[in-house]
Amino acid sequence: MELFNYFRSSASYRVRIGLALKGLRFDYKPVHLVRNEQTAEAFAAVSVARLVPLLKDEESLIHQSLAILEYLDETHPTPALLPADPLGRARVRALALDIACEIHPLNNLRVLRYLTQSMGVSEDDKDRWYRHWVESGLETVERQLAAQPSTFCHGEAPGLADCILVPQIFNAQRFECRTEHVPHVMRVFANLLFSCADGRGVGAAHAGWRGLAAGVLENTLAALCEATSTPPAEIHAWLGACIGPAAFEVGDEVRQAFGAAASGFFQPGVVAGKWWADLAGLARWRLQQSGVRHISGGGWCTHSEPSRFFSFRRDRVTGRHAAAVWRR
Ligand SMILES: N[C@@H](CCC(=O)N[C@@H](CS)C(=O)NCC(=O)O)C(=O)O
Repeated sequence: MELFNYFRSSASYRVRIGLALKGLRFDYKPVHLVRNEQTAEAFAAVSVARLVPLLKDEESLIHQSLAILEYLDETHPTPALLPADPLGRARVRALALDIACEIHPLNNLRVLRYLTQSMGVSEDDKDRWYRHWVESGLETVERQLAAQPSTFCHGEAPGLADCILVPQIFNAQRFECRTEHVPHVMRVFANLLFSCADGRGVGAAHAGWRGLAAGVLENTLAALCEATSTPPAEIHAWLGACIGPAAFEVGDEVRQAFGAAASGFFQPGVVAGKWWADLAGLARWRLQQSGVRHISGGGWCTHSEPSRFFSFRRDRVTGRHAAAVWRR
C-alpha cells in the first residue's frame, strides 16, 4: 500500500494511526502542502480531490480519511476500529464526524488561506477563527465522553474515533487553543498518547552551550519528526547528565547567546559579570518552545556527583561519558 500524505496533515495522520493500530506497513509518499504539491501535476494525475490523504492499494485509489479507515477495517478486520454492535458503531462514527465534519473542514489549509488571501482577514483574526471552531467543537465531543467515560473514546481499545481525536488535539495545541474546558477529551488523549509512542525512530544529540544556542536540539527534533512523521508533542525527550546550575559559571556572552527570553535561566554569579547558568533548564525550555511535551531527566550534575561522573572543570582530568538510545 502507498499513502500519499503530509506529516502535518491531520487527515493524513488519522490514517497513519489506523495503519499503525492494525500493524500495516505502507510506503510513505510525501505531498508537501505548504509547497502546494497537492495541486501539482504529478499528484493531480492520481488524486481526484487534490487533497491528502490518498491511499493506493494495488491499482485502487481511495481518498477521504474516514473512507480509507473503514476500508482498512473491512479488509484487515483485526484489531477492529469499529465496535461490533450497531449502537456502538453509530456512537463512534458520530464522535469521529463531530471532529472530521464539524471542526476540521472549517480550519484546513485552503479555508485559512481563503480567509487571509481572498478575504483580507488578518493573521490574528484567522487564529481567533481557528481557536473558536476547535474550542467550541470539542465541547460536543466532551459531552459525549463525559456521559460514557472509558479509557479511549469508546471502550478499552483505541478505534476509529481515537484516530480522529489525536490529530485534532495536536492541532489544538499547536494553535494554542484552550483545552481545560474539555477534561474528558484530554484524559482520553493522554491515554492515547501513551499508546501511540511506538518507537518508530530515535535520535540523539549532544551539545554544550554553543551548540544548544545554535539549535542542535531543534535540528535533531525536526529531523526526527520528519523521518518518523511524528509531531513534536508526541516525541519523548530525555536529558542526560550535564553540569548543574550551581556549578556552571559562565560569562555574559553565554547569557546573551540565548537572548532576553532566557534570562530566567541565569542567576548572578559571585563575581560581577559572571552568571550561574541552568544548562538542563535551557535545553528543556528550548524543547518546550519547539512543542515537545514529554521531557524527563536533566537532574544529574556531572560536577557535583564525583562517584558517577568525571568533570574536567572539577578535577582537571578528562574522562568519557556515554548515553545510549535504541529501538527494540
Ligand atoms: N475530509 C478530508 C479532508 C482532506 C483535507 O482537507 N486534507 C488537507 C490536509 S489535512 C489537505 O489536503 N489540504 C490541502 C489544501 O487545503 O489545499 C479527509 O478526511 O480526508
